[in-house]
Amino acid sequence: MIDARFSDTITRHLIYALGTDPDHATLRDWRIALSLAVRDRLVDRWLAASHAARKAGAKRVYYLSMEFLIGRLLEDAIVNLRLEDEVRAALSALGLSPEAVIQDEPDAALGNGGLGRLAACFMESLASLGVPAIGYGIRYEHGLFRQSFVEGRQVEEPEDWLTQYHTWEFKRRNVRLRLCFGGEVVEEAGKAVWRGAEAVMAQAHDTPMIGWQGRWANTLRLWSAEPLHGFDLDRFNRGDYAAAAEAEALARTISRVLYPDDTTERGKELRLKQEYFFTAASLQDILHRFEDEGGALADLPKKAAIQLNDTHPAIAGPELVRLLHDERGMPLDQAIETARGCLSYTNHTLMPEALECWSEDLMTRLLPRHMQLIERIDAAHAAENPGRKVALTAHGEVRMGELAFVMAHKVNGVSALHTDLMKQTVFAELHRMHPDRIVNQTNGVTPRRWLFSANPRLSRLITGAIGEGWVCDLDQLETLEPSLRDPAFLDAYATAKRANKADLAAWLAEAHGITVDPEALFDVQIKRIHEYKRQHLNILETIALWREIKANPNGPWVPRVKIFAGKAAPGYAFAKEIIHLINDVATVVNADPETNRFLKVMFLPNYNVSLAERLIPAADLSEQISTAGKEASGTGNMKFALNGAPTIGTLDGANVEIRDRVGEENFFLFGMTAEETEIRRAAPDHARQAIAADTRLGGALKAVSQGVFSPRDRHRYRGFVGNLTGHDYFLVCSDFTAYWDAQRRVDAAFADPGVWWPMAARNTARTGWFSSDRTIRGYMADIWGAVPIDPA
Ligand code: B1H
Repeated sequence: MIDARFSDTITRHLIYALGTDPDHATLRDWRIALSLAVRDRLVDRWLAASHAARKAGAKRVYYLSMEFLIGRLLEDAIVNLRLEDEVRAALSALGLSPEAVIQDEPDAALGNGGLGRLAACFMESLASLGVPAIGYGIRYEHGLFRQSFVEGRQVEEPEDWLTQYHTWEFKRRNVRLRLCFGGEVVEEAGKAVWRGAEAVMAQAHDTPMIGWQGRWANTLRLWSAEPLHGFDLDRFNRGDYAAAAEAEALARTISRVLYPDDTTERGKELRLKQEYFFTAASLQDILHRFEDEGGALADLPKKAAIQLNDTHPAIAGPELVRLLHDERGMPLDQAIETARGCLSYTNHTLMPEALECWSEDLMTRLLPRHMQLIERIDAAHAAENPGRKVALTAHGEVRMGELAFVMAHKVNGVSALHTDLMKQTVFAELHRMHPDRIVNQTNGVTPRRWLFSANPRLSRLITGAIGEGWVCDLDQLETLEPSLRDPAFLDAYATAKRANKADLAAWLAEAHGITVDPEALFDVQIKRIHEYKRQHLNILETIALWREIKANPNGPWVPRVKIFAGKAAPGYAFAKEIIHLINDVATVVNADPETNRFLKVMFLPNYNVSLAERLIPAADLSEQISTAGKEASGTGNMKFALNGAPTIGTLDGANVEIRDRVGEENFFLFGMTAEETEIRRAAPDHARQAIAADTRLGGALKAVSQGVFSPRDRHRYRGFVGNLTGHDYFLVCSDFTAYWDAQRRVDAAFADPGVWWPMAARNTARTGWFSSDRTIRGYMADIWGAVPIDPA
């Protein structure tokens, strides 16, 4: 039903909420007015859902995460409320372009990469499935930094999404919780009492998370840090202006900025403060809700499933024990048991540098009572498991993975391979003690955003073939199987992909001044820059290919566009060097008249969710080339496959499961297995041997080290090449030849439309299992014991 007056509603918001005259309104004004008009349509449903959950006394899922990488919200809300036609009609009545309005919204970039985006997909699926849930995190004033390039080098600038009116959030002035840091633990009447030295307030901000067709909505509650008391008027009056504002600045620092470190090293005091800040606020909030709804404390696990997204909120274990034992008088053993009944923990990486450890000194200084409780938890665990050696502390550090494991009733990995490796490596001893605790829940992605909304052409084709049921039941994509043998369907499939590529090519020309041939193979690697993800393997293959084309410019080359995007952690020098090299190679290769019909290279700046939504539907080939055993799961791999871009990849993370489902003939596999990498790494001189055995690799490395891509600074990549010819921990050299060969298999397949399009379409038809709805159902059944409720 089209409400002819939706445009009036938008105009009313423009005038009465923004105080702007339609004749003078900017695109931004209109976008905000539209957001408010759309918001009006979801608030009733949102309040009704929270009322229904309360009335039913439902078990709530609480998802604690340092990161929620949600991206734009307007389009999500329009799509899930099925307002597309209404909005389009209203905007065209107002003379506005829907695309321009939607793209005006800044991304909420409150995350680094996969871990944060997974949390966002989970929130969407929880709402679409009707599971009462609250996501808890931090309302960072500055999300992930904005990336640009200056002479090919990454430059970071602060991101400041909150300088604009954030239409989707509601500040809850009545939800302000007090938290402490530091101080000491004293004994009073035989009980430990923590007297904190420093206090801050956690202020709640709620954002509705609306599910498919608007049937259910949950809340994302983000905390900002505020001072206990406002401004110090006394000091101000005494003329001490800076000091008057000091307490405020200190408190606000806690929620100021997202740490941009992804899976790289951290360990900063402020980070621990952030972790405790949002975890403690969330647990207080959870207990308040529980106590409000009535019930014996021992029944908490029946009402609250608290998921820890990695170890970042792992302090939840001791904090919940403290709240139950110290503050509510539950005996310690029972408090530990009760906390464990609520808590579960997801591990997202086995990379040693990302396994959080906090120094006992820092912990004792910031959280003295928690340090004591960790020791008590450790002792209780040791007593229950005599003869087994697992310590929560070692070498003066608290090991957060072990702490999270011991305090959780379930621990999960994020792909089958990753879960197996968890059992064999970092948690081997704990797994022997608790053989039923580790479970697998392979990641997933929400089909609403990553297919239905991002790829309307393909969505229309699918819906035309099998109806619209797939959007909330992605397994239905399997019923496309007969269409895969229908030439008309395959034609339409290819047409949709070509149109997406033409759109991307037009945008690349307009936004970045780069022209590409839309008929070329679009080969895309988009993700954080990390050695284990091996963007440098990709660029070395690119260099080798360029050299080969130059040597034989009239060969039967299959035109390719190599597209890279991704940010490097600001302190990760090697990752930044990879970016620099790719940009340098792009400069030389794109300017080469001999080759540029066949090969273009580009590194798009400031990768974010919105850019991913633009690139993935237009990709032909998905690069998932991590060193086997290092990528816990990946979720980009799933989005590409769903959108009909076959994978070139290693047997790593969820690639393994994608290949199992699409079929080995529809996946370009290469490289060593996780087991083989361990053996290879032990071989002395493995890199040099690999280089000696492959002249293409040797030639590419030589070109880099001789300054072919850095003619004014010939030694720029000496260190880079030295790293690869030296220890090459991530085995770039040893996997190069296999990667090269796989790329040539890609060329051959792409050159034959009769091979390529069925392969692409099979990737779509066979990857419905990677819906985050499936993942969430798995968590509900195996971890949370939560069920959807009927909103009526
Ligand atoms: C993943 C992280 C991560 N694993 C520390 N670990 C961070 C660790 O800022 N930090 O401190 C931030 C992020 N992120 C990713 O999680 C994995 O690498 C992917 O393979 C996986 O798909 C994703 C979701 O499970």
